[in-house]
Amino acid sequence: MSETPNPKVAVPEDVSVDKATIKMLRYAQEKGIETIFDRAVKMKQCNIGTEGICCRICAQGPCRVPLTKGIKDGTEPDTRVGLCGATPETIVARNLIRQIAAGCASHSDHGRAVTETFLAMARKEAHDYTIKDEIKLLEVAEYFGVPVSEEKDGVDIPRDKFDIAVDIGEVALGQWGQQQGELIYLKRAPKPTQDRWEKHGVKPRGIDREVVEIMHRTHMGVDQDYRNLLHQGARCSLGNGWGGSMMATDLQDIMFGTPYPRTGHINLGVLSHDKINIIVHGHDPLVSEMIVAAVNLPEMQEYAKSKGANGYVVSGMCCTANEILVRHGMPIAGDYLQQELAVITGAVEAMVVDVQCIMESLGKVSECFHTKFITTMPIAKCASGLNTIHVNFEEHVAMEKAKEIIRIAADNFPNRGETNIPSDSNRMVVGFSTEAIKYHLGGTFRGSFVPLNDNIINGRIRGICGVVGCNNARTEHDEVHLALIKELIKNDVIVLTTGCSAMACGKAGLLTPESAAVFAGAGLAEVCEAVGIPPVLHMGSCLDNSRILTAATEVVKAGGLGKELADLPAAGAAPGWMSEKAIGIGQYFVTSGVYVMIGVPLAIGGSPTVKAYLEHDMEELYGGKWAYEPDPVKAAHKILAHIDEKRKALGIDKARERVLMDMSDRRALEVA
Ligand code: MSK
Repeated sequence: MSETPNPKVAVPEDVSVDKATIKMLRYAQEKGIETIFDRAVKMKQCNIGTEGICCRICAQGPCRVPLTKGIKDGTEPDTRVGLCGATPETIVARNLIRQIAAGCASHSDHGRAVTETFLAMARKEAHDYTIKDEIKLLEVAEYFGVPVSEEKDGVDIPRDKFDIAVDIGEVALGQWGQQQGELIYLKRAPKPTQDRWEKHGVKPRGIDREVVEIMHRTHMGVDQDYRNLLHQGARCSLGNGWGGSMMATDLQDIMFGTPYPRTGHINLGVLSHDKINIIVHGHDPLVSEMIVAAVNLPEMQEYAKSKGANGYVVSGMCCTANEILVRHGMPIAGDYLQQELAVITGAVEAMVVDVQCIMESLGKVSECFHTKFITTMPIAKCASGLNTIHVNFEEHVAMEKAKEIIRIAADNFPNRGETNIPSDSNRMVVGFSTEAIKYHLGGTFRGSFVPLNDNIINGRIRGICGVVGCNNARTEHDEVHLALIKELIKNDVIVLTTGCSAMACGKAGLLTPESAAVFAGAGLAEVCEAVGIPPVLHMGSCLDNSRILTAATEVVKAGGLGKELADLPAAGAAPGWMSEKAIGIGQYFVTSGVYVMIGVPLAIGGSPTVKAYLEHDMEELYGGKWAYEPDPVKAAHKILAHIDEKRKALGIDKARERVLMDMSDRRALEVA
């Protein structure tokens, strides 16, 4: 705690548990540079907005229909309506599904860009990209019904991989504009889960169509039934989770490689004193993959030397960081809340951004240093900042564009002034794709989820929880993730993580196999030790949450834990979410049958009816539901209670009574 708190700036030790963040925040304040942490202290949230009860969809408003204490406790009737008569239910539901539409559009539009580049690569119009994972290409071909062989002269011969890729790309791209029918990837879900979707009419037709329909239905004077509105929110979210996001993950894996376990490092200490620091930030790996490839070219290395630098460090920020980490082991400089702090080290020659989670303040903060703030996407430019440059990234000249960006960074190296790089960085093991988990558990020749299921059934592992999502400046940086996750693994719940949550774990040392002995309960630690995995598995970026869906489906398929996702002793959590993408993700998990715990409330408090629908009624329909608990330890215990309920329903609750293990138990552990 600082001795004389200044109400206009954040107290570093109060807003983060990460040492590098605390040091850099203090340094920023000494230099008089304002960050998001300070703005969160200065600017209070709007009560009306956080309740979701401000309607501004027509020019007769904005209409505000606050929930009074009297309405809440039932002492006065709820007569609230907007000018047009819109009820709080309609207003709240409309606002929420517009957020879902925005979140789904973001991930899915990223998926579209990946698919377009994939198709250009397959047609040999984007020569700098290629097919790196041919096994996955064949798997995906099967999902899409694309033949992988053809008959010639009565003999079945394999088709050319690029021809297969063209067919995959064309079918995949068609999923965005499809008007009727249902998305192909829905069939990857367990059949009973699909049956629920069929029964409730929420199978998405085309990805774009569901987003557009939300915008239409929430226009003034259209859909006025909150249940019908939320129904469309569910449908749209599935179009993202089992559509745009899942296809993007698959096609990225084919082009850039499917992640397998590797080591990496994280935190601001990965920045170099004597090398050119390039940070790639955002979500879309199309640019960063090329930069990673280009910096190793001899001509680029020579260029660095000519500027007096000892080479380059390409590190990542936000989920672009996760993408290059899980595929190349490139270091992560920091998470969403650390982006300004990275620039404030004074050691960053170029902050190269693509799409999503890029704070507009970066332009201004960069002006305080020599850092070039380089935007690369035509849909994501930044107007502010003298150091802001736009380099339009084009897939057919991708390598040339990457070199252009690297040269800008190198040219800027001699301009570097005073630096302050904190020494903090941590080692971690990352890259647990669904394929990697399968092979890690079952062995190279018999990849299988059966050993995981066996250990869940015998009680060594109590359940599974996907802990994902952002860091939110209104919650304590990293701490909400860490407190929740530590409580879960202590209670033998294996954690799957992505996004900024994964980064919090990396910084705190939870992503190493050795951490199991320190933080995990006896059963989980035993399994981790036998298999050589951390108790928290890093699965990738926030887009890659679709990997959690496919992993959960593999668990169902492996048998013994029910027939659909809703039967599993599993849950999801986003303790520090902040983006609309997170709402879209949460909604596709709930609609897929998962209990989703959040630590920051949805903007639904203004309608107890809508809140009840999301937190109770949805379970009847889809098997999953939303839950909110701001205290991370209490949230962990609610998740444990949910997992125990599912174990009981499966008849495996008694297995937990056997906790102490003797040698014969250890021998029986079917993981090797
Ligand atoms: S980057 S969406 S702050 S996870 Fe994917 Fe982190 Fe959330 Fe952005």
